[in-house]
Amino acid sequence: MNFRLQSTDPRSAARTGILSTGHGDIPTPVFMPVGTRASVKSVEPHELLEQEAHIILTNTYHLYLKPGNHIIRKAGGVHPFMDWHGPLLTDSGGYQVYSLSELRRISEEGVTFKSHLDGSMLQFTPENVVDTQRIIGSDIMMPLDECPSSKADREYIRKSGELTIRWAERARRHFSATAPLYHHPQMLFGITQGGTHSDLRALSAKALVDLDFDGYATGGMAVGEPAEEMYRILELSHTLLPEHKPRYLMGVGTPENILNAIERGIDMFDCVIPTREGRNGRVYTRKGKMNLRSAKYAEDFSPVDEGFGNHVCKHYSRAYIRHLLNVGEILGLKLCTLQNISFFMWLTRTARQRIEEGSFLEWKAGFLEEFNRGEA
Ligand code: PRF
Repeated sequence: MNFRLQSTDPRSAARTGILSTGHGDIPTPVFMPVGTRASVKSVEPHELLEQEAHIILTNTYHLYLKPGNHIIRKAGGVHPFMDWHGPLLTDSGGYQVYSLSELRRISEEGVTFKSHLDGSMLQFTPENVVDTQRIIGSDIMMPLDECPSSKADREYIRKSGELTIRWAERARRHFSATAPLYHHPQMLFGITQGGTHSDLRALSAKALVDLDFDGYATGGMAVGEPAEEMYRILELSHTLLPEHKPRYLMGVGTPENILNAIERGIDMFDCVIPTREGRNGRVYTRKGKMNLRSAKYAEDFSPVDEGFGNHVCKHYSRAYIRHLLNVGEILGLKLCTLQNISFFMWLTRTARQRIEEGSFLEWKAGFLEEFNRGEA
């Protein structure tokens, strides 16, 4: 058993657990900082540990294009290559093909696409995507899927969802027929699709549960649908997915989305928000978001979040970080990124503590009230 449930909230579907990997145990709920190209932009692995990050995510699509499988294999996988020795999850690349490459053609076999880097034509199949993730050596790999746009019609989503199921079967079979290349075990999760259609989601979840994956991701969400639709799908998924397997909501999200999803039984999250917004000078605090580029912080020598206790708040003032951003010093972007990563770590860590203490719903309501009032 890779996943041990620890406590469940009697008043919601929220739960805590421990997900064990060959690179250590992950307490859940957990947020995974995104390090697309084997780098969480501007942050070193030891700094990730200092922000209490437990697991990071990288992308098969980007790493396959550059530096390529040959170099990653020679490095002995991504862990030694980037000197991150904690757990690593890789997204399959399906989603990135749809969002990044210009030309793509989906067939039964897989997806053919034009590299956004050099224009060469490439193909991803359920099998070669598992092979690439064997070379990367991620602790948790994801199968090739198709994430349709929220504007796609029901018929498209139905056909696409069925194709994703057939790809999941092929990925599962290939995963069983191959072995890790390095000295640690690897897991394979399934990804449910089906848009906001309950019957298609149910079909997808049931087919994937039959294939017995190590965990289950909800894909195809946060693609433009109203948040209430996403919550409805999470409530449905909760009733269909096995209780004793981890559940991952891909690409989500804001603090509010994350807490509402935890309430509905989600254990794992990833999102570019903390890193991307940090590079725009937007920082997260318990009292709301703030844009540190604003002139109103020019003479504000208080910490970003008084009493937060992380490195950035202990050492630097709003005025100093604002100055760095204002003159284009790269340290400014880095400090904003570190603040945001430690905030998202605090968010899921506190949710976990509150679930264990039985006060999750009260804490969530109070936190969101203060956070949304904010825009400090
Ligand atoms: N599939 C994959 N990765 C993803 C998604 C998906 O549907 C999403 C959806 N928001 C984010 N990342 N493979």
